[in-house]
Amino acid sequence: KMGAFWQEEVVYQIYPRSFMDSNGDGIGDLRGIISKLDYLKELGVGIVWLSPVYKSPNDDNGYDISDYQDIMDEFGTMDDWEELLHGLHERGIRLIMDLVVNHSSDEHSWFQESKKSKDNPYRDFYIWKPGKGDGSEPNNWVSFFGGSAWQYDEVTDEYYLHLFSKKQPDLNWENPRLRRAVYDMMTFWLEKGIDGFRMDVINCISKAEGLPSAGDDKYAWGGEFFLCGPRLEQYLKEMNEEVLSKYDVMTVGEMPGVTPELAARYTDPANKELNMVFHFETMDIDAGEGGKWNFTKWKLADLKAVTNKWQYGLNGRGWNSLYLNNHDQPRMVSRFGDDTVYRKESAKLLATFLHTLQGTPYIFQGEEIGMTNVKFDNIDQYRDIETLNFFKEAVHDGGMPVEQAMAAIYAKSRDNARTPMQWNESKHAGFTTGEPWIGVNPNFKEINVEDALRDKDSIFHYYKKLIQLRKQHPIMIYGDYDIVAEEHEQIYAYTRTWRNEKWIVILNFSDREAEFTLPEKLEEYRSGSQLIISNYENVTERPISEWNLRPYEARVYRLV
Ligand code: TEU
Ligand code: CA
Repeated sequence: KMGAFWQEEVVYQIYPRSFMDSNGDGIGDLRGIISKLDYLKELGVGIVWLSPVYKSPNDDNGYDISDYQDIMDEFGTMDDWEELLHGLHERGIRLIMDLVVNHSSDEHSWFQESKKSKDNPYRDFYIWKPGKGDGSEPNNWVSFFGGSAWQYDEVTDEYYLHLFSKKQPDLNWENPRLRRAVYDMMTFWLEKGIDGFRMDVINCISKAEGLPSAGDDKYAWGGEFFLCGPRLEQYLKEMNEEVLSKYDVMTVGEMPGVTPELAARYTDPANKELNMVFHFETMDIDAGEGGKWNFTKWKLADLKAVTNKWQYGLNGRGWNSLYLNNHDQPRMVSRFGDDTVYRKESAKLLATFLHTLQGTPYIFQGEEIGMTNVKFDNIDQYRDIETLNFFKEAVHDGGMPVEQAMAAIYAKSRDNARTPMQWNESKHAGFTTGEPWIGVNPNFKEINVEDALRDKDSIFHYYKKLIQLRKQHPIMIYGDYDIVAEEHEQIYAYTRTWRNEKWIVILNFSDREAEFTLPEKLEEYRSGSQLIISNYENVTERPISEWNLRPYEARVYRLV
């Protein structure tokens, strides 16, 4: 063991509502997860990130918490949760929980108290402001989910801030009593034996002094005033000092808008803040003007540029988290690969990319069997508040043609990631014996776990092999990244160097053949090579000089 467990293990994210339903109510639950622990063991993952399972009215599917220390009714009981933790630990798999403390649900008792009166002891657990004289909100910020970030409450004639839905009021981190309450809650879960936290939009918790408007428009994006704010590091250091430093745990902070320079500070072990962050710069390479719904085709040059920034930017300073999808993003094989002709090859190529960069790879449930985006016929089949708000704002308020809105939803809706896990080809893909809370992707008969386990050439077995390689080769974890042939239009190639070992990763990100010649700076290696892994059969061990790579062909060689 060279480093920390969170550097050496692969993380698997479970979105419990869509993973496995055990009681036929059409909603995934904890006992459903318990029934699939041997599947996770078979895959070889070492850590599970469990999206929120706390009590919630599910306005944002659990990211709106009404009791941080009890289990959501639909998901089961605290005993079920204890059994899940035990089941994971006895299989040598760690569990990290989702910490959602930028905001709570408006149904949390803290908020129910806070809204009662201006002098209620819990008033300052949240961010309340009077409107401006002319009846408009305290400032012009819009929420991540559209519309104003302020909601008027007539009882006390003030507005409260909600960067997300109006049922997700922002917690006031300026208040030391609120911070203490959060630390006590974290300790409650750590004392139960969890192995760390994924921290939801943790870089939003410090807002700029005075909450200033962004420009003069009636509504505008105010990110500059709440992303990576003035007291963020103070709060992270305090949280580390008060709670995290007392346990052998991992932390990964979700940080929209974070840059490599800031991430290097937040993840520098000497700063005692976080271990890792999730950035969004790779997720932004196909966003047009005005954000994700105006999508454009992503360019390989941009993928290389962003990956260079983060690989070089954190090397030797912090630690990267590596992902291409999660419960908020479309499915990676549809977005960055090809979910038609070359689905298997491109899914394996993307997996090779993520697992051969420097950092910790995160697998989102279903990615390991190449699950794809979904195309429901109409908006009534969608569930995600962000998607529904977009449709209403764009079509009903903005007059956008339905087809155009649906095309944007097909490309970018978070529900692409939230259709039920496809276990087998029985009804509802074996996810539930009831009516699923959201439709199953109709392609489940071709794409499911049962087939994947049986097919030795499946995406699943390729992931399993990548994870095994990681356990055998420290270079995959610790090797320095260095891009080669950066100008190549189809191929993304880079080396990993560790002590006296050097690997080269060659990825044809196109659906056409591509030629690759080893660049000058590696000419000393032209004579030999040892194939480590590839996503096509019959790959010869020809000496390294030039190859033709087939569509979406991925190869990893040890250079000798
Ligand atoms: O996501 C924060 C976030 O930035 C996402 O909302 C993202 O910007 C957007 O979804 C892109 O489509 C976290 C959780 O992961 C997300 O599920 C929650 O909705 C959100 O915070 C509020 O808790
Ligand atoms: Ca259920």
